[in-house]
Amino acid sequence: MDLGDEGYLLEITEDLIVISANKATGLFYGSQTIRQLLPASIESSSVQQGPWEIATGTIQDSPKFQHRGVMLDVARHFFTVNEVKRYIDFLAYYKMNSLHLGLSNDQGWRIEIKSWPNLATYGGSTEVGGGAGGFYTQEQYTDIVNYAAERFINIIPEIDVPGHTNAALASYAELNCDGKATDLYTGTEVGFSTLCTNKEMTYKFIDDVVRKLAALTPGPYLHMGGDETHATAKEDFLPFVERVQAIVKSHGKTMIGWEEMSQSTLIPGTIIQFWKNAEYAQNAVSQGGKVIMSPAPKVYIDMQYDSTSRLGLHWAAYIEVDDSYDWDPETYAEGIGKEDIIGVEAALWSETLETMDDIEWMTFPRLPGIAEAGWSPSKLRNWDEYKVRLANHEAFFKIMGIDFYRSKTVPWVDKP
Ligand code: NGO
Repeated sequence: MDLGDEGYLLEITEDLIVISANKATGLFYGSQTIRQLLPASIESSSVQQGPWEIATGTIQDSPKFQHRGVMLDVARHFFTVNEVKRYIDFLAYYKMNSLHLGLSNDQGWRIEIKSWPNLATYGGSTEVGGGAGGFYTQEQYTDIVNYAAERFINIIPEIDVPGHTNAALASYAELNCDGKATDLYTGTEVGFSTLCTNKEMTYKFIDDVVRKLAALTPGPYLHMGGDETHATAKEDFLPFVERVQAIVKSHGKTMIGWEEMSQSTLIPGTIIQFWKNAEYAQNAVSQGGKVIMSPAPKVYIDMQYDSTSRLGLHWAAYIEVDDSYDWDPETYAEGIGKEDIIGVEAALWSETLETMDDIEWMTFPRLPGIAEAGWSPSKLRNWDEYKVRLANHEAFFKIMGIDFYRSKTVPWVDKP
């Protein structure tokens, strides 16, 4: 039986439950399925009345894609270690295996780098709307990494360069072409900032940051952004991407970049994250690169559900729960087939999100459907059947205290 590295076999009979797997990851996923099969009240933090009944049967299960994740933007608004851990718990329950943390952007720098201390202490001192911001010390970041690893989740840190860098440019004058530090920024515009790609200091800065992040991150990937570089001339951007790839490689990691990076020459192994423009993703594929699928009209879970949503943006689409479920990564973009795709990643940008409740309301109930897009074979996915299963997760959302959106497209069991 081919269970691969992440699959499991779950055999439930009247007197025994057996999980078999090749690796510990599979045993972990088998135990998540047991959690989902038992009544949601097992998740309660107080003593509950049994009996704990579970259906008998056999489940053989393994994921379609090796990469199943969410990008959480902790730069536009900062989220604490405990909030990130709670998010990791949600990902684990739905058998996702990566959390991509957006650690830097125009509005904030969120990770301590001891050789460039102002990045965090000054560059991290605010956020969208002018709040206090914050950053993770290296110890706190390690705490997040370890907490995730215990749940078989890999942290992918992102430092976005050369654009989306105002927080760094405000912290260090020497990163600017004119040698003058910018002001901190608390708005929500994009595409206005750039590192000075012609200065050697810029590459020393990137090398220092990458070396430290590589040392703190056990997983194979570092994400280096590369999106919306409207303030960087194209002739500067292309060689910049080549140098950044070489820096990441020299520290033993594989680089991931947003789709725009595929305009440059990719080194073998570099992974491109598709979000908007299929041509860029096709560029990556034609260079032999692999793609993470994050099409904004489907999995940008910072998008409003509909025009009445109290949170979220809508530049890509209104994304109702059925829209975010009902798509197939393998056929979504012409020229990008199953063999080109390493997985699916939702993106939760935080321009409009300030609290954990906000994060939960955007994430639920879309997350389980996106997890399925990454896990289940296309032919087994069907909204009419799925929406009934999703409705049954309401009990879990409630017992976990998750603030979720009661979409009209889902036949909820409990009426409010
Ligand atoms: C874009 C942009 C982000 C925004 C997001 C909002 C990418 C890759 N860059 O996606 O900076 O926050 O949209 O939806």
